Amino acid sequence: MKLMIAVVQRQDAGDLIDALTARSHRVTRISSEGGFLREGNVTLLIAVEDEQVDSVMRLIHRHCHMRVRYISPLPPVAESGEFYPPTPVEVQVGGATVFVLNAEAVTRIASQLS
Ligand code: 2BA
Ligand code: 2BA
Repeated sequence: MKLMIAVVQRQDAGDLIDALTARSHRVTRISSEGGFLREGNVTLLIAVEDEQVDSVMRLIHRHCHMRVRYISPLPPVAESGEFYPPTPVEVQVGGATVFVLNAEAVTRIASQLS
């Protein structure tokens, strides 16, 4: 089995989860934050059989879109005293970052409350 860890943008997460569950994949959604932009994103855990990795990857491709963000870097310290407004820098985010790990075991503990 494989554990797929997909970091996706929040705007894409709902549709992707709908598509995954519609095809009987199981998924866990975790709210996360990117270290660079410090903005919320979503991390999905998807444990699947090896042969399902490609079809999950296709769904991620279909539902996760690249978006452009502009960030303003801190203004440089002006030696001459003149002020140069910082030029916004383009950052391309996503579609998605996907890690595929070998999963030694996926166990569902099913003892009942007594
Ligand atoms: P949920 O996705 O909210 O699923 C709750 C319960 O609904 C599941 O219990 C299962 O009985 C049923 N279920 C979920 N997805 C289904 C599907 N596609 N088709 C039919 N029934 C479905 P559990 O299997 O005990 O799972 C409890 C929670 O553990 C899940 O919450 C999910 O967050 C996580 N999980 C389970 N299997 C997973 C996997 N293969 N990958 C990632 N997360 C998993
Ligand atoms: P963030 O860390 O907020 O990064 C957002 C976007 O900023 C990245 O998009 C990338 O275009 C840019 N970026 C990130 N770190 C950078 C750096 N050190 N220098 C220059 N530009 C940088 P994506 O690559 O599509 O990543 C989207 C999100 O996926 C990331 O959000 C992060 O949460 C996660 N991610 C991406 N690669 C990762 C990795 N190797 N390990 C863990 N998480 C990762």
